[in-house]
Amino acid sequence: LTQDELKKIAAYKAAEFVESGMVLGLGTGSTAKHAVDRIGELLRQGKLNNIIGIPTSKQTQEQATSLGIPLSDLDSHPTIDLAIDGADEVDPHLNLVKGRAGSLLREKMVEGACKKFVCIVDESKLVKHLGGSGLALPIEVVPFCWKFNAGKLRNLFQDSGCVAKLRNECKGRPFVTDNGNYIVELYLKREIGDLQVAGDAILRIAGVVEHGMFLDMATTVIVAGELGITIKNK
Ligand code: DER
Repeated sequence: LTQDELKKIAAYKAAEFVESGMVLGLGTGSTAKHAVDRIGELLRQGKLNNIIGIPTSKQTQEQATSLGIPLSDLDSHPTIDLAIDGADEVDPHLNLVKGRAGSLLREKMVEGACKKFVCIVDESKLVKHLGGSGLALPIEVVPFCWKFNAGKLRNLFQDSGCVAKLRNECKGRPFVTDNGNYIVELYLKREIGDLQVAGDAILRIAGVVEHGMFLDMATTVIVAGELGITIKNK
């Protein structure tokens, strides 16, 4: 099975958690895309009705609109029944790294307002510890003096031999989030010790908007692997 087929399997499994009448947080990224497609299909087939979607990015908003999923926002629906979204890394405690699709702020706002957050991944996302895989830990920062803040972020993790890079679009222009901010990507050489302490230290830097560690937020993780589906509950 390809990675995308595994993503689709996890996404379709998560769609089974959706009940008519729910207010749904709609995630962002290639795995969440399959879940949004599936929800649109179930609505079209009449197997689901009275769903309101709260999108976690402009990209998901466009996808959901094209599928005819009724949409609203957190201002109108401050409490959400269920969110379905992907992740870049999942540790054994269901802590996540998210944000490599660039929408971590809106995702964290929406998923933080949910009664249940079902995370959907293929098995390649499972890690022992967050941050040790050498892949990016995304941090959303204001564009003003981002280099200054990238330096402060690097210093926070200097013992991990940390590298901080600005995320760029193609042609070297900085990637700009839906909120008009930049993403600084931290590449750590060693896993992060105390995740909560690290997260709090990151947020104390003036000009940092949000980081991509989603700690103690997922209530369920659905993992699709070669040998089948595993459902991990908090
Ligand atoms: O950027 C995000 O938060 C995405 O959900 C990301 O974590 C997972 O993206 P993927 O499903 O394309 O791997």
